[in-house]
Amino acid sequence: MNKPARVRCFVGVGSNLGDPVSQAKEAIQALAELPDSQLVLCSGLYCSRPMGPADQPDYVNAVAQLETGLAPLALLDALQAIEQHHGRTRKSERWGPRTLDLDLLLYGKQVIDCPRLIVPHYGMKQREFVLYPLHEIAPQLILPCGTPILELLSDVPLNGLQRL
Ligand code: ROI
Repeated sequence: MNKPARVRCFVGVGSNLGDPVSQAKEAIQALAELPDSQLVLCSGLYCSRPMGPADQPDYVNAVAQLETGLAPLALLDALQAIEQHHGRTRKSERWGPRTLDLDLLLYGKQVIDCPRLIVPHYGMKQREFVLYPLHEIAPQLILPCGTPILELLSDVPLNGLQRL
């Protein structure tokens, strides 16, 4: 029997509460342990200025590449379970601080628009803390809309982003 095809996915990792470096590392370890999936690559950790309210700590961000046999919503469930395990509570404040955020950025070349999940992630093309780590691990990447990642970088300044 042929193995079902695996899909190349990218997941954004972000944290700015507690010990963000440890939380990001633990989250990456948890991604490596997802069922029916393989962690292929992970960017370095980056320190970024908060997008949203400025009165919150800087973030630690990274992007991981997975090969997965999980369907998009099953992967979303698994990512949310990791967030919960790391003490994430969903607060009412929009764009407030968070212990751990795992965003499904890309799921192969698929465009997904359902109530629980929008892929490509709606903000990824404007966010330096997504684009630069993503470019580090996938410099040749072309988004489902046909735009090469390299082209997006030239429109998005570093805004103080630093690789740790
Ligand atoms: N800002 C930064 N720098 N990094 C993030 O991961 C991040 N995540 C968020 C918001 C609140 C939009 N701001 C962020 O969800």
